[in-house]
Amino acid sequence: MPAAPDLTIERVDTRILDVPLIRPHGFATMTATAQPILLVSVHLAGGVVGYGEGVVPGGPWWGGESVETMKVIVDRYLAPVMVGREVSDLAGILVDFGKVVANDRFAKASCDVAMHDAWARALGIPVRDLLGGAARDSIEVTWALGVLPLEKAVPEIEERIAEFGHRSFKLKMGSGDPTVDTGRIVQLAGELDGRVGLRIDVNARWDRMTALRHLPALAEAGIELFEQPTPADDLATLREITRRTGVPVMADESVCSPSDALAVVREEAADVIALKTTKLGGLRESVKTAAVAEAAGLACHGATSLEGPFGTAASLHFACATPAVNFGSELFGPMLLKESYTTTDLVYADGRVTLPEGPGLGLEPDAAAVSRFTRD
Ligand code: MUC
Ligand code: MG
Repeated sequence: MPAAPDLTIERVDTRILDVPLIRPHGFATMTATAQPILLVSVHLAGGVVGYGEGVVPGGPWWGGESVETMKVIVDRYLAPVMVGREVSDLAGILVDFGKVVANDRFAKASCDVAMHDAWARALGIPVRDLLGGAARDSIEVTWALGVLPLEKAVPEIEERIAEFGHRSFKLKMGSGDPTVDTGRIVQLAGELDGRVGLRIDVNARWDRMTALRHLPALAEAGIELFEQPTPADDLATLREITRRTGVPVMADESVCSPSDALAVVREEAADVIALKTTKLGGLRESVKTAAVAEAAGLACHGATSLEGPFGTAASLHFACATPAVNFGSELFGPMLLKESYTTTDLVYADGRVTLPEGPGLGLEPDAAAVSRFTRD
């Protein structure tokens, strides 16, 4: 029998990367031209290294964390919890994370993923096998457009349909005047004339009255899903929208933990839950959150914080190992990056992304690209 690998965590390194985007991505409150990523590497005594990404969509506007805060939290507080322990003590390490750091789930997720990757690599198995194995080997991918004027949005959609076969598109809203914003989307839906599915994400920027005033026009235009139109903690309004518009509502900012999912279930506030492995604190918390939704009969979507290759691969392993993720995904982050920093890329075709082969997350860092993108 081969000797058991040494699973002791010897060192945890972090570095901030700024990876340029193929085009500016307009969010409700800011426009990103590069995606900042905290690359976390967990080094085992046996020589194996696992990778995870600390990523928020564009910056701290989404959930309060940023790559800069994550770096401090990981270096100063989470790394000391990991070092010296066996990576197979993952569940115990995560419990101990909670004793030294409240919240900060994006930072915890970067470590959770790096530990899963290291542990799976040491065992010579893919990460999905640590999560129960692959229930499928690919998942549908919705492409998300930033806030874009019509003359740029239509060609981008046409190009994506032709090149990658995407069948649905998410349109970011919530910036500027709601009447103008709504008019832009209604016009876009008219141009596309039902050829693809269209969803909107308002990123919690509208109040109740604004949402009730404008969502009916969007429903009329054929928008198939409303993602988080109103503030995260106002579940009563989300429920009212769900009831009054007749269009399925997806909770994103409202669900950052399994207990948040339970609150949505209790309030009957949404039809679909957006599961970002980042905002939920990693793969183990994502599995728990999916279980809550599944037990209540809610659909789950494999959502993204615009992770790079490692973060997206982690979400892909999770989504493919979790049958409860039954409402497709938006795991398109690597396609938004001008250049990758892994030696091979995830494969996108026919509107889907396919699980990579190989141990761990199935990707290797490209050392030269990592150095090039590393912030001074
Ligand atoms: C979000 O709120 O869903 C996902 C895609 C995108 O464009 O923004 C993110 C964040
Ligand atoms: Mg969202």
